Amino acid sequence: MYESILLERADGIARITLNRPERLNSFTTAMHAELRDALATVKADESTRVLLLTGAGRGFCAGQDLSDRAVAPGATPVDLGESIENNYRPLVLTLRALPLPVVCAVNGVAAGAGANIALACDLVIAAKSASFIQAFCKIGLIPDSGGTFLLPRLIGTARAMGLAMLGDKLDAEEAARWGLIWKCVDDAELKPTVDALLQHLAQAPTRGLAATKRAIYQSGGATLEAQLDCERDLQRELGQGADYREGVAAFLEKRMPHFRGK
Ligand code: T3D
Repeated sequence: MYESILLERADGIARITLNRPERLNSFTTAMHAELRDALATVKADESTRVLLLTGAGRGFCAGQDLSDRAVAPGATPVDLGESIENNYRPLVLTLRALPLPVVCAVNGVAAGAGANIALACDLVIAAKSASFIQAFCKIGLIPDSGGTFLLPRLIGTARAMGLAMLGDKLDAEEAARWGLIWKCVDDAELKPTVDALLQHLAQAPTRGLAATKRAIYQSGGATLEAQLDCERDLQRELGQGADYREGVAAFLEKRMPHFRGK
């Protein structure tokens, strides 16, 4: 159905694979359009309880496809603001707003917008051979796709500034040590680790996880009072839900809960 991505859905798990391996899965306008469509499909499917984003081949994503950009002398430059407004901005906001956990399996190099789109996901697991490169400074740009927001919040200003101004490759193990990502695993362990995580999340209390994600992401700009209000309101809502009833009943009856994501 799609040419530059793959979408698979089964057993509550949606998997999106960026699929232009010969160009390290870099983004074209067509790939953005397909990804938008796939994310809308995932969002509309109430049976989907977790989303995986990953890349085909040896890379995760090398950001914008630079061969798409007119830079020859005399050529009219592409309006990068328009590209961000129409493509990267909505992509990051959609990933953040999806009411289910989004796992990113970083299978190889993640550069430019590719790195920051990975970091915009809720749980980021990388293979040991993967790396993160804020490549923007090498072509005279700033970190986009949320880079200037996410990096200082995840790893502090000093490290964010170093990565953004030097564009050095940060290997996955160091990224995990810095707290940029959740976990780094041996290459051979990436698939089994991610599969187990997806199975677990597909049976988790999805509404509660969606509310957790909302509360944590909104905390960045909130006061303690506002955050306590947010927690109270979300807890009130979740306390009316079937999954809360099931979780407490299962605990009291000393059995495994069967969550339906409601
Ligand atoms: O423009 C806008 O809309 C504004 C928004 C911008 C967002 C951005 O993402 S800007 C940043 C764009 N990305 C980059 O600057 C990264 C460019 N790529 C690289 O620096 C390197 O490819 C990597 C460090 C990621 C990986 O290096 P390496 O040595 O492992 O692989 P390679 O040989 O460079 O790449 C393999 C092939 O993929 C190669 O093609 P070839 O020579 O085999 O035919 C290479 O040209 C191609 N490729 C890699 N990245 C891109 C790309 N082709 C087009 N665009 C790319 N971004």
